[in-house]
Amino acid sequence: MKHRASVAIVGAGPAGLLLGLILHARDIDFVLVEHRSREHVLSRIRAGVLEQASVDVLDRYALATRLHEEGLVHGGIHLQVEGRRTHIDFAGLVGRTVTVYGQQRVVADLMERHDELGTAVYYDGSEVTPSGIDGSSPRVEFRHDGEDHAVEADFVVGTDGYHGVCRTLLPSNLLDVVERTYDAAWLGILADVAPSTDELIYSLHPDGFAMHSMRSLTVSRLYLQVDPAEDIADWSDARIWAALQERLGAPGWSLTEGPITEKSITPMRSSVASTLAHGRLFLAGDAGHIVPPTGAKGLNAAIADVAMLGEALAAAVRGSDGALADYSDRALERQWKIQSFSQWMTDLLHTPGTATPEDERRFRYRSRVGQVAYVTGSRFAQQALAEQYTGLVIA
Ligand code: RFL
Ligand code: PHB
Repeated sequence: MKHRASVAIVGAGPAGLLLGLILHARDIDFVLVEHRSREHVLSRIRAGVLEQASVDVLDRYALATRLHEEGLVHGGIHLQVEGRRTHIDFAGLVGRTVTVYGQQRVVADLMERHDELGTAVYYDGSEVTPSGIDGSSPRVEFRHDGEDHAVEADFVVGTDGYHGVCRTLLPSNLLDVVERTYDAAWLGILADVAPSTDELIYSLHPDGFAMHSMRSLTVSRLYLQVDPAEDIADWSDARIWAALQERLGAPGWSLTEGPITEKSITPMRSSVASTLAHGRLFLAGDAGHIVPPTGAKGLNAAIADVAMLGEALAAAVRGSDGALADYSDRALERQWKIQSFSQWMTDLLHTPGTATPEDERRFRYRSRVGQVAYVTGSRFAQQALAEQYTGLVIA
């Protein structure tokens, strides 16, 4: 089957799904192909925190009805060091909030809107092959339901995540990927129990970082720093709760345990591609950059990218390509601020890995305790944290 569309989008995570809806709102036609099943995409448990700017983008395209009904608006976070807990009041410090609303819910809302509109979204596509990005008529070929498909487009957008194919199409002499891997990973659980906290708790403890997040008023999401080589099979539910109790513990507060419904270990990495554009190809979201989860930025950065790219593509299809020419530089300038914040939050709150010599380990740990004490004691430092956590303006 042959398709003709202004834009071919590869990857139906939050970035690809939202981009399609932004283009639709601007009367730009697109075909979106995803290589996994719809159920698989819906079942991935990932981000939980939306910046104010991300909520604004979803509002702009009338995609936030359920988010406003079910999302939990948080005016701050609790920052804890060795059992001493301080509330960082974002609303009071910078007049902004964040919304706790799972990425799965965002994805479900976007999919539902695509269904209502009857857009061209193909799940379970195989052999997804973009080509011709250097010429004027790029294409994306794939197989679906035993049939060959070819999309001839003006532009191809790679929203196919960190392991996608689109980034690999950039010539190696033009693409420089700058990366950092961390000597820590996150063990994350979902538990069927009401959160023991009103707002998220980020805690630095001698045994490692721990965090208490949530998905709703009845479902808790919690994380523990572990060594990247750890095997999830070695973490029984009892061991996980004991570690969480120890690392999150604070005087006069208790953590309520409940049935764990999901657990997994995710390594942490920072990575940025030197360009998000080449010829007729554009990258957005995790396809172009990833951050460690500590600053809650990955999903938000993906939303910011496609908010900029969607408008730029719509203008380009109408013959005005200035914004599209600037897209990569604008998105990367914003991205490096996000990278810097995510790295700072990660280094601040994690203990050095076991490969670090013992003396250095102790010194680095104590200086992190000092840094958290500085942040919790300084209105200026708190404002900088609040401004970045609640999100930089998308401009
Ligand atoms: P995704 O979500 O990876 O979607 C990419 C899609 O492309 C598909 N794909 C292909 N399709 C066709 N052909 C191919 N060859 C393809 N290759 C891949 C994939 O199947 C997939 O459906 O990227 P996107 O859309 O850019 O979205 C990015 C976010 O998912 C990610 O940044 C966040 O989840 C990161 N993240 C967090 N971000 C936040 O903003 N706040 C948070 O609180 C937060 N917490 C997290 C996180 C990520 C985590 N993990 C598991 C990495 C917590 C965790 C634990
Ligand atoms: C989450 O709820 O999954 C979550 C929240 C905050 C983070 C990372 C993950 O920094």
